[in-house]
Amino acid sequence: MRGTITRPARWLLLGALAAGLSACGTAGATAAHPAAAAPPAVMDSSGPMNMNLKPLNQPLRPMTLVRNGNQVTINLYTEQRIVTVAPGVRFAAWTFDGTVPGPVIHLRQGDDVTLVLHNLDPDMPHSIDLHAAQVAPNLNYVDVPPGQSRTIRFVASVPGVFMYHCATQPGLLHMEKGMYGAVVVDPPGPTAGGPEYVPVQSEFYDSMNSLLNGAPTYVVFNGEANRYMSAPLHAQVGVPVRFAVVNAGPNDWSAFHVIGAILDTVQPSGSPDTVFHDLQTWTIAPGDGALITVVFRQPGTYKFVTHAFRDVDKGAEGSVLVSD
Ligand SMILES: [Cu+2]
Repeated sequence: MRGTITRPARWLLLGALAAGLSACGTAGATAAHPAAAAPPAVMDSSGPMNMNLKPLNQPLRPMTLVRNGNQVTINLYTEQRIVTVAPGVRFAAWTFDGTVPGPVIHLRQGDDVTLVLHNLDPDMPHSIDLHAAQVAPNLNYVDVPPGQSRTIRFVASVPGVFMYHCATQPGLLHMEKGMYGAVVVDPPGPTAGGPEYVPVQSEFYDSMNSLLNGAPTYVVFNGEANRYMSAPLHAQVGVPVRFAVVNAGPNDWSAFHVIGAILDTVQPSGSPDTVFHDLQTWTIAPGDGALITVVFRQPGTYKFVTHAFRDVDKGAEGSVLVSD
């Protein structure tokens, strides 16, 4: 059945189905779902849209980043991969480099970046939109057909905490399927002491209907529900911890909060020119980021959450083990 539709025709089909998402989603939701039915072996939000796509599980293909002074060359790969989004729950993802989120891209202000996107996905075009870049989207954030590569050049002139994501249509689906990550652009000079963690908040859905109607099954930090509850982050009393937080969405706002702590500094989008002090919770819109510094006063176990607590119940919490 896969071979009966040519690839370009299938892209058109995907686009046409995207235009009629409500119809597809509704049809899917009204189909018989007996209460006792076993959950699918691999969760797949694309539902009817994926009828001609079998979930692939391509090998991990790590990013390469080579620096020569301020000349940075990055090779990034798009592919399909089965990932784990909660204990025992596998998800048919579309990825950068085989992971959700994709790799963190660390840059310095002023870096002259050449990024080559290699689309290893045999079924679909993909692309990349870098919030850290200032370039014409129609010339740069364009589809890369299966098996092809495309080069984007930009200068990382603005320091901050940025999102990158696939921009191929339907964008909602390409993002929710896992095609996003963080770009951290450091300003010149020494950074604050202590560890830097990069929690990327995002949602996973079990159907197109739930994706369109904002009913995620899981809301997570760095790709897996509650992953930092069993494997906590580490910090020391009195030593500032830097969280470069990105909210990849695609739909929910993040209300980033650390239980038992006050956010010492908050820089919206990571901007060094905008620094707030002593806040309790910081709102991060889908597609935005923040650089947040926390100083823990007492040893113990602390939780970081989105204070939209419905999403905590869906997996958006992690822990920090603070030692003396
Ligand atoms: Cu994509």
